[in-house]
Amino acid sequence: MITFEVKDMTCGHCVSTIVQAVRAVDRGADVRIELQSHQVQIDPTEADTDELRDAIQEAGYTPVVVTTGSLKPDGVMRSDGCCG
Ligand SMILES: [Cu+2]
Repeated sequence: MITFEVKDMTCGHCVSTIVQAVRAVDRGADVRIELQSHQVQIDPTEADTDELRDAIQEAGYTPVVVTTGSLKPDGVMRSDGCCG
């Protein structure tokens, strides 16, 4: 799971543009968007973080990598706390 923060993603149109951009580099990717917190969460199947970031950038947005965490069976899974 890779999480980007995309501050300039502001409406449903942005969401669909970004989803399409991600799918263009990774057709099987699972993309989840939280518009209110400007988060794009991607479960990639083939693209890496750089490719995904580039794809979103080329679509005209400004992604910032928040987490590139991979799940470890014995690890503690971190989740972003809410920060108002
Ligand atoms: Cu928009």
